[in-house]
Amino acid sequence: MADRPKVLEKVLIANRGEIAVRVLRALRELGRRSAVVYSDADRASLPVLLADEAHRIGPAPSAESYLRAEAIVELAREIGADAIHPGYGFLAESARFAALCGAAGVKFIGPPPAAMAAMGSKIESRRLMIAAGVPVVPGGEDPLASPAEAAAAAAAIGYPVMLKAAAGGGGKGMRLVRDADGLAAAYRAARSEARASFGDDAVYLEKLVERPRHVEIQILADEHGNVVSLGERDCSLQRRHQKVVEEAPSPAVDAPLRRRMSEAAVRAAAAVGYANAGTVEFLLAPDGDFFFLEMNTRLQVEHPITEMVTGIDLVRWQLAIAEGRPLAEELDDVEIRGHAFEVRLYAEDPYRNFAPSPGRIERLRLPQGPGVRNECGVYEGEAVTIHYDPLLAKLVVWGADRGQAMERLDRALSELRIEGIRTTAPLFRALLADADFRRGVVDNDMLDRKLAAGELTPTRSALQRELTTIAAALEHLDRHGRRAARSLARGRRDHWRGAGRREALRGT
Ligand code: MV4
Repeated sequence: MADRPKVLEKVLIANRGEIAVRVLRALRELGRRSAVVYSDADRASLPVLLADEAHRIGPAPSAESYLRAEAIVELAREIGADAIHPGYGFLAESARFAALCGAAGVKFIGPPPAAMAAMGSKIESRRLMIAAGVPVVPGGEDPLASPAEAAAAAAAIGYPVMLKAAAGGGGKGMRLVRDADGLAAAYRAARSEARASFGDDAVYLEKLVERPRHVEIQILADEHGNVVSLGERDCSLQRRHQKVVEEAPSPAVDAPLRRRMSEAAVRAAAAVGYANAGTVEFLLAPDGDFFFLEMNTRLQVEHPITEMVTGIDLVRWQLAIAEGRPLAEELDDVEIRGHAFEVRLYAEDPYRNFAPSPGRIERLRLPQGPGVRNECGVYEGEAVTIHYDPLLAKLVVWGADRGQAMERLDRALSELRIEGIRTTAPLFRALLADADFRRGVVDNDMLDRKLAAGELTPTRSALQRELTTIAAALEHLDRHGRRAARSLARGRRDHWRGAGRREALRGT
């Protein structure tokens, strides 16, 4: 642990897309030098254009580029980078990568490897949380060795139950079991999925929490044992374990609950000797009980909504913490001001089962105006490939309250134009027209349910706008055609003169 702050003059960003842009913006504001790695597919990407330096790390497949832990640490040493920021995804939650950085004398901008490892295993983290007095979902503390053992455990905690992968997270290897009849098959399926996803087929049981919300607490911890909570984000709106919309604060959390969840999150972080920015995920039951799910030991995709309602720059604090600086007093009892939403713009077609939509971004007009923040990783003219996560950009809005934030989100979406590829943008306008969403009544399978029922098709206003555009084009064509016909009939030259003017303009 540094007793004197060590200024990180040059930082290598081991990531791509919008998060690489986010991190290099913070570096530039602080007057630090930014370097990025890029794959062949990202030669002409936005982070490469914006960074002070860009270094090729390999061909397009991430296993041969963004996941090359040793090569990235070696590059950091070669170019004299003091630190590596991993962003999210790729190597961000690899304790091995963090340890490699440490061994090479390059500061890893994230938690100590031991904290990452402790939170990486669900069974181990559950045990640690129970010891630290953090509520966890009732269930087992050990891997289940056979279907018979699983059946006995399920009978003890009571159906319905959830089988989960011990090494897991993010819903992989997870199976809901309603009764004893379905248990053996679900047990085998969960084990083989866990083996395929994590190379570890240990599974354990939890009681099912019905109609839960996903509420997560953002924490900051320094290297001197201080931990603060920056309040919660509600990420209940998901599709197949992919978050789609996030908001802060949660419509389901009041000040006393926020305090209790914050205290639990701070205990969770302290229990593993956490440092840097982190997120503690909870399931919030309809009756107000909450349970620890897992801790994300990285900066998260949805971090900007916390920044919007707290006024705190999380990436700036990640750097300060990595430099050994203590948390400032201004971080104690941070006030939550107003309301923020984030919607994720994926290169996917929401009306074709979220099929990937690669291609050239022919036109890109990002919304502006009061309370609007774009976190965009691409530019107009860029080609979107299928090699990586399809997240192109995040649209973040702030309003004085939830109602104004929704109005601004709708207004901002009305300004947004992305042409050439399909994106999830139309889905959000449909959601904003949904009564349940507007009231903040959201639970874990609402999105899948409504999508399956065809309730979130493009809204009338979105269709109206498209119709207006088509009508204007037809009218233009019609008028042009009629005038041409008239001018020919009267022997006048208007039409041709018009054409000549257009020709002249084209020459400029
Ligand atoms: C659960 C659950 C219900 N009961 N565990 C685990 C991974 C995370 N991405 C969601 N997980 C869940 N774990 C128990 N014991 C329901 C979910 C869940 C969920 C929870 C809140 C909001 C959205 C969700 C979507 C899918 C699954």
